[in-house]
Amino acid sequence: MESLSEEAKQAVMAYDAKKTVDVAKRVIAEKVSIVDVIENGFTKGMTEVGALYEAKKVFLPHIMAAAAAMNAAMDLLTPELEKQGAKASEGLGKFLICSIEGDIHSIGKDIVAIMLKVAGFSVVNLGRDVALKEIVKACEEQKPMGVGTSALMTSTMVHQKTLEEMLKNAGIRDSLITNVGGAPVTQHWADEIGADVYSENASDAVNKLTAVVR
Ligand code: HCB
Repeated sequence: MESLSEEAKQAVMAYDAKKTVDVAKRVIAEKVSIVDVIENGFTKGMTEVGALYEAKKVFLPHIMAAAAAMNAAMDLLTPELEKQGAKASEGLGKFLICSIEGDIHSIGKDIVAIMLKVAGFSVVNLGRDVALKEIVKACEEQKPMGVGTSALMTSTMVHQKTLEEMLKNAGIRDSLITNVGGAPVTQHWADEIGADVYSENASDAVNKLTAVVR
């Protein structure tokens, strides 16, 4: 029998929102690890569709349909994760997260946001395509322990570097942790721009940011 993670992956690759919702319902009913199915199922399906797009085997409407199918499942799974998160005290501090200026990709950033909340951070999700000056302003006003930015495109990851400079110019760079993520982002890039923490995925973000505060 196929695992629910495998079914989740196949459902996204089939652009089948009815199927992704069905898998999500079974994940909840059967009390299977939601995190596991998101990371090893739905996300893997999105990555495969991305690879097919890159190979010009599928086109933008396919990506949009795959994203819609994944989001339909996330709409069911997010409240369930939030219920688990409600047990956490939010005592690990406030964390701001957004997709950086120019970037509308939000699926991964939203997964990281919810996982950090479940882990005990008080997460403020600023949204997507958030202007750099708005991020700096939010950091000045809300004084978070950290700020995470998601960049899915080579054209937008450069804004993560500019953000480092803007936080320095605002005099608040040393008062918070900067966290960078997104498919083209690497540890090498984080080191190059002086970001504090690189996260490959949501679990990595939880592990590394929790380690920073503990
Ligand atoms: Co989009 N797109 N897209 N896209 N898209 C990518 C990113 C390409 C790589 C596809 C390709 O060409 N191979 C490509 C970028 C090329 C490049 O610059 N290198 C691309 C392009 C070009 C575009 C458009 C410009 C296409 C167009 O209009 N011609 C356009 C972007 C417009 C804009 O942003 N201004 C566009 C649009 C779309 C949508 C709307 C159809 C859809 C997004 C829907 C949405 O997010 N609401 C979409 C999607 C879905 C993708 C792919 C297929 C999947 C992205 C995804 O959701 N992955 C992607 C291909 C790929 O990435 N391989 C493709 C699944 C999530 C779970 O993974 O990497 O986002 P993730 O997040 C992980 C991880 O990175 C980390 O943890 C997450 C969870 O594990 N992480 C963080 C992420 N953010 C973090 C922040 C932190 O603080 C910490 C960790």
